[in-house]
Amino acid sequence: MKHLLSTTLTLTALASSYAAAEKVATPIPIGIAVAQTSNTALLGQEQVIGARFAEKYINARGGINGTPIKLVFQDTGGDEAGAINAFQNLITKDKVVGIVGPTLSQQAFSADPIADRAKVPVVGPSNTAKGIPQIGNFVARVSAPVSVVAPNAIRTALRLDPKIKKVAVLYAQNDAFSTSETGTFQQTAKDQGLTVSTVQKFLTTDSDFTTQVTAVLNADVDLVIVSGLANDGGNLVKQLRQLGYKGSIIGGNGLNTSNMFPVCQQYCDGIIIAQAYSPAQPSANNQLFVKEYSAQYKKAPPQFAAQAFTGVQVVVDALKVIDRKKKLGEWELADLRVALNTQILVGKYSTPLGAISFDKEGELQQADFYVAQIKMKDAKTGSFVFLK
Ligand code: VAL
Repeated sequence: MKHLLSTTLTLTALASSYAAAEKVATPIPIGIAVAQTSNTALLGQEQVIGARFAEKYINARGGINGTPIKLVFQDTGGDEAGAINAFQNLITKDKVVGIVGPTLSQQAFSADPIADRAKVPVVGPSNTAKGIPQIGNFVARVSAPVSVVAPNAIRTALRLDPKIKKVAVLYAQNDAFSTSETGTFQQTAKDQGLTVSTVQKFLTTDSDFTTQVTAVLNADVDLVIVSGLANDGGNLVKQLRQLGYKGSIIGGNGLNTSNMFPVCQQYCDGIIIAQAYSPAQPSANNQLFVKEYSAQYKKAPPQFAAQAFTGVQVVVDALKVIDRKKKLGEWELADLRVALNTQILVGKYSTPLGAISFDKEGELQQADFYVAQIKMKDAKTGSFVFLK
């Protein structure tokens, strides 16, 4: 028995020393865990484009001091299980140095703790719920939280229509971000002297919103604020208009994609959405990014693509600093992951979002925010028009 026990111990020690001796692969593998399938892919698609564009853009400029990067994609789907699975694959199978992902805050609250325990840095590209950086030491984000982004939409709506008095607020109660964002919207509405006449709940899986729309119409409001995701949010807006609602509409961060246009079609017209990114942001880095992105995709970069690009850039910029002190090829993977996390948090970055950095907890420090309004040309084509 004693003999058996010591054999087991020896094997365990061997296994862990083997893991500890593992070097970093070249090209340098960076994990991208976003939604490539499910309704959440309406948002995730733009993130895939932004990340892929970052890989090309960065490698064309010499990668990490001459060493190329290689993005490893693992599809998270739209739920927690998918995100956990993607994170586990990236950490143990693909042996990435860090992860950009997942798409939803709802997924981050389940998957990020796994990376945190494995000491693998996570940069959230779009998680905007309150409490994301606080998940753990290895979690940061390049997506500004609802508390700083969402209020801009209400202030702009009031500037466009100063007569707004009564508000209906709707939110997806099964989604962590939507629940967080509606809190900010409701508080801001009250702070601005508005009356919140009704609060309606729905699910991100709903497609029939008759009950909620009826309640909104009965409340006779002049502003409707929706916190949900792209498919449910798009259907909700469409049904609001079809059943006769004529007032202003604010959509939250989950509706911030032109991939919603096929859902709400011409009824998307007029939706006001706060933006954490603008193609007009004047920094030289952003203007070069916009020029090359627009040349490739024939349209300006949307927020989710710009944030995903920024997530990859942050990881790469931090790796460049580390590589200058000790070549990445000489690092053991586990040590590099820890060093990368430390460097991410102390670095300063010139990105498409402007100059950014992080606080000690990994919360984003960003200066500029914007508001845009959807303008539909017809049932299929439309654009986000940035408001002054
Ligand atoms: N920002 C949202 C979230 O944190 C979505 C729209 C990606 O879940």
